[in-house]
Amino acid sequence: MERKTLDALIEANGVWISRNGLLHSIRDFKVSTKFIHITTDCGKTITVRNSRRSRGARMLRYNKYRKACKHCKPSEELITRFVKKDFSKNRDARVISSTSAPKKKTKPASTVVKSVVHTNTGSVAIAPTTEKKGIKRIPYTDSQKERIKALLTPADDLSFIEKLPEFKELESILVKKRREDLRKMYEENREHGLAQLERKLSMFFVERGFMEVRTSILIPEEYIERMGITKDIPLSKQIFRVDNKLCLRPMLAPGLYNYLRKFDKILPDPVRIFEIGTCYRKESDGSAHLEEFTMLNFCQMGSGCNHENLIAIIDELLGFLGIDYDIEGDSCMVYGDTIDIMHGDLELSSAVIGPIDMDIDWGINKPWMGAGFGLERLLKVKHNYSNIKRGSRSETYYNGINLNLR
Ligand code: ATP
Ligand code: 9VF
Ligand code: MG
Repeated sequence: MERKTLDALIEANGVWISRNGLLHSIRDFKVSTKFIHITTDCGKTITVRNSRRSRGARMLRYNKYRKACKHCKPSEELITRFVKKDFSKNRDARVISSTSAPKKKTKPASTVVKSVVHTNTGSVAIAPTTEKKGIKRIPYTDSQKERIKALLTPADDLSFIEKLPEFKELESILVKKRREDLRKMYEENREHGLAQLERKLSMFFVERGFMEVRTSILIPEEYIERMGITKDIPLSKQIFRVDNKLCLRPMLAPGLYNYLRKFDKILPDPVRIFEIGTCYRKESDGSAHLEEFTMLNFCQMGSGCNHENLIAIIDELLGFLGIDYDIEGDSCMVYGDTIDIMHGDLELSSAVIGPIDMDIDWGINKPWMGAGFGLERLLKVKHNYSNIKRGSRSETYYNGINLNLR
């Protein structure tokens, strides 16, 4: 008999067992192409591959757990059903529902700049997963709420606290927790999340035959025009211009184009290169946009540049990072048609399959494919940060922790 898929096991059991053996009850779960997003009643969000053989599936097939989560408080009925594997009875009062994948963002065609800020997490909620419940019960002023929100991390959950303490008390509890978090980081790992992600991605691509390059951050303004970003194109207004007809790069493509041209006819077919580095764009503020962000752009030129191969790399990459995604068609003014890689409403990447007319201006005459990912967006999703700034270059946050800890 074929084993049940993980989503079927979750649906039938209504519970989840975390790595430390805690039995959680499930508030909600979503199933996408390959992944399941689980929200437990205690407010944890977990993303797992929808696999028959995963640890989670194994745990749900057996009937063992260490203890019940005291914040979820799973009902006796739920626990008995899990332990006895008796699915004939009706569900207990708490119906779990699998909701469909979040509505995808609809973007106007032919635009690279969006004035709308797309957020996928509760940036106004005290605890991202207990948004509505949490905010109503909070007796604080707006500035106090801001302070609490800044001090909270995604792992915190206030929903199980019956009555929230005085602002000063809660503030001091959270300050203490964050100081402890930082000391623990100093003791145990000491890596900056952004730098660590950069290293992981770099290894991932080098191991798969891509050569790493580093090009200049300060580039001739002429490159912007050669990328087709003329004055009438919105991205043109987002460029940080510097003296002497130079500017801060808003993308990695010009440098990569130049490398592809230089490597052509020297390196064997296909040529595969990538760069990870800082890019700059003037943005109207938002929880998904930074003015200084880190882009990964990998590309391949020559044979094998097709949709299937491009998606295969992206799928492997996001599987490696444990990030769920959807694919959406879009178009932009620089490249024409793009394949956008979305996590809910958040664009993680735009990918393109060439050739395109602009290639001639860069001395390229072969098929290519490539994709650009924002690292801070990957961190935002991975760590469930309410705001992209938490994982960015910053003196306000260190690995998602607010540093205003007087
Ligand atoms: P958006 O529509 O979200 O503004 P975009 O389509 O303008 O993004 P691209 O030019 O496709 O962005 O850049 C590739 C990737 O770089 C994006 O998918 C995103 O992950 C990241 N990125 C772009 N702009 C920013 C920014 N201002 N802050 C953080 N990441 C960004
Ligand atoms: C994909 C998005 C033109 C052969 C050197 C590589 C790509 C899209 C990247 C990025 C950008 N393009 N933010 O080009 O891989 O350039 O707008 Si190339
Ligand atoms: Mg894009």
